[in-house]
Amino acid sequence: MKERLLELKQEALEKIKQSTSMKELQDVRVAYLGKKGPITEVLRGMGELSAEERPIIGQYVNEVRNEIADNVEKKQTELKELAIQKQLEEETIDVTLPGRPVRIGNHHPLTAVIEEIEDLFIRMGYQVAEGPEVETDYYNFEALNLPKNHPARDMQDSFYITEEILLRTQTSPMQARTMEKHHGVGPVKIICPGKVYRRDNDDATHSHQFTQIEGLVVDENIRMSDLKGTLTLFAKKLFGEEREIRLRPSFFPFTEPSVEMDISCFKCGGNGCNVCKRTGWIEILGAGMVHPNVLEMSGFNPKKYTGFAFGMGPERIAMLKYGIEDIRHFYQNDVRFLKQFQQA
Ligand code: 2NM
Repeated sequence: MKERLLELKQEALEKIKQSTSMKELQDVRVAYLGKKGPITEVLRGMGELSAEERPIIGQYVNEVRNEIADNVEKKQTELKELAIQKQLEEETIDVTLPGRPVRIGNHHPLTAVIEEIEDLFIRMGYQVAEGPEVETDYYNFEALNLPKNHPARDMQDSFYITEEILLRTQTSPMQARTMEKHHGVGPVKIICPGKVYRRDNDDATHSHQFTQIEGLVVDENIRMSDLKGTLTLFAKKLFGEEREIRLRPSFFPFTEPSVEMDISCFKCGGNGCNVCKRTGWIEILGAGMVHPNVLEMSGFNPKKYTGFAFGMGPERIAMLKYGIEDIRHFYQNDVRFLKQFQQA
């Protein structure tokens, strides 16, 4: 009986040793130590043993069982450690591996130009004033010296929502609103950037929605020379220190006198090229001294206060600056177009 037990033990220990998984090990344990296992069977046959032999064999059976159980436990620990080891090896990360490049976005070229212009005027002490794109006829036209029946108020040119409400055709209604809020007390020094709307057929140079930046200064003793000095500085900062400006007479209902401003061509320096259409000059904005009617309607005494105002199109400025040939590029958001303005 003892030999049989020794044989079983040897067999069990060998199978434990050769187990490569928890499942296999469990199977071995059940096979040898379980109720239906050979050791239990040996125990059952102990009734036939003599009184002297019984306790000796009994103790030996226990020793064999304990030894098998101990071995199973040891092997179990071993297998667990092996599994952890394997997992650690599989999960190692290579910290020397370069990271995936982060794709950095950039401002839309129009946004970049608008912010550049805003920053220039903020540095000169201007406030940025933004307001509604859906306007009343009063602020969009009447307050800007465009009385009823004025040709610029034609239904054909504006997006009217009702007889009295329309999409603003310029950002100057916001300037009228700001002046009104000052209750006749200067100074007013603002720029108004934003979207405006006109009933145009879209093509390479026209869009039914575009942007505008208008500036306004109202105070005592504001003169044409203030306008000239301000806009000269602006032109040099935006298009280069070598820029010269020239003013040509023009007409706007809300300013008198009115001018259009050209800058010397930043590409050819004034000799004539494709950008300036051989003239050496590029038109970049309209301006003028605020019409006394406009001041008066917005609550300023035109005998005490004067002002200058100007307006420009960021699309046109961006097109000149970056050589963009079609205004529609700004609104289509084709990433191949937008990506060209990385950095800034
Ligand atoms: C321009 C040209 C000239 C202008 C006038 C005003 C206001 F509110 F003071 F009347 N705002 N903007 C103005 C003057 C705009 O755009 C080409």
